[in-house]
Amino acid sequence: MTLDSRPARWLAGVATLALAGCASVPASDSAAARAAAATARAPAGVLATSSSVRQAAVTLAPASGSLVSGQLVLRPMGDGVHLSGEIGGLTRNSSHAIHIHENGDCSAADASSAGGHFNPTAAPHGKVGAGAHHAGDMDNIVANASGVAAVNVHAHGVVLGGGAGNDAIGRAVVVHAQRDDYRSQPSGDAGARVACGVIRAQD
Ligand SMILES: [Cu+2]
Ligand SMILES: [Zn+2]
Repeated sequence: MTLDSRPARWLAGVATLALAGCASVPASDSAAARAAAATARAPAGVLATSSSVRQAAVTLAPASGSLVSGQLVLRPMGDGVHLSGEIGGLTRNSSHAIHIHENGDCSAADASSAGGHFNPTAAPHGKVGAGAHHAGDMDNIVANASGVAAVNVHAHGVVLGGGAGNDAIGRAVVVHAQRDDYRSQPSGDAGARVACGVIRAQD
């Protein structure tokens, strides 16, 4: 091994570790590779202010015995990320909490594997745009008379890609049986987790 090859080999090792910590992101994904490279440069705990991935997506699958499912697209917007799409199978004419949760793991039947609300700044639970809140906190969605909600919500202070502490790629979106009261700790008293999906980079 030459002296010149050492830094490159070291960086590759760091990138592999970063990907291992983010098991849901395919290693072949170019966005994931960029995220790993950025992780190798960024000191731990540093939060990013801009996204390196232009679009991500979530496929929400039922949890806790529900029939809730949907498709969402995530795009960087303003001070965070905007989520849009449609979710069906919800309680009719009812508000439901939707959050970004810490772990991109929806494997548990009740989606408890997704962990708590995504909270890289150690803030209390709250309402986006109104004082302190988790990075994963978003406004409630409202189901119509057919149990379908058109989703148009914003997560403040998160980015897509780059591997910083506030990167939402590889985390989970969770929909709840009840509304978020934006106050109760640690998660808004929103009830069971009725759908869960992992945020995956698309571009
Ligand atoms: Cu939640
Ligand atoms: Zn929260």
